[in-house]
Amino acid sequence: MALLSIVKAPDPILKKKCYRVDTVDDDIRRLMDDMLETMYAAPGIGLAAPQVAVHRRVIVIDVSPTGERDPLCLANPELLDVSDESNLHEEGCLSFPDQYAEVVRPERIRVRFLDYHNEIREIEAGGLLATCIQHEMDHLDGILFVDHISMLKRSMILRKMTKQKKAGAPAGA
Ligand code: GNR
Ligand code: NI
Repeated sequence: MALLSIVKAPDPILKKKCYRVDTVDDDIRRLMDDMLETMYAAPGIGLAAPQVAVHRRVIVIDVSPTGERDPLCLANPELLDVSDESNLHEEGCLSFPDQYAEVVRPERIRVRFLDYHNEIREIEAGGLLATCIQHEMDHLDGILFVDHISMLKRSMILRKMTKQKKAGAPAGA
């Protein structure tokens, strides 16, 4: 397994759309393993492939309590259903260190995806898991959590990120 470096905003890498995976083969499984290791090290509760500069529709998630491990790997995730009920959750993003904002999203979702073993699976999720899956799926289409907040808050966060870059934060820091 390998630790990958995480792309920080603003970077055009994060705005590109990702390509579907044909099969979850050994190469994709290696990517999933490396993404999980990178996510746990960060630490974070989710990671999308474009955050490690890979433009494939692959995400990894683990919302279990710290110290426990219950990883979920998803390729080609598709939203089958969303609840009418929505949920406000404070979100962060490993590509936006130290920046947080409240985002409204559907409270419950149903998702279909290919798992680590290339099996088609469907799950229903609510709460933090639903928030995280939606945040990660957005990344696959170049959408970031700041795209869901007011223009004022977005410009404040982007200004801070540009300052961090100018201050010469090394890549992967
Ligand atoms: O680690 C993360 N925490 C988080 C908290 C609330 C909502 C979404 C997230 S995802 C984020 C990791 C990340 O940037 N994934 O893309
Ligand atoms: Ni993110």
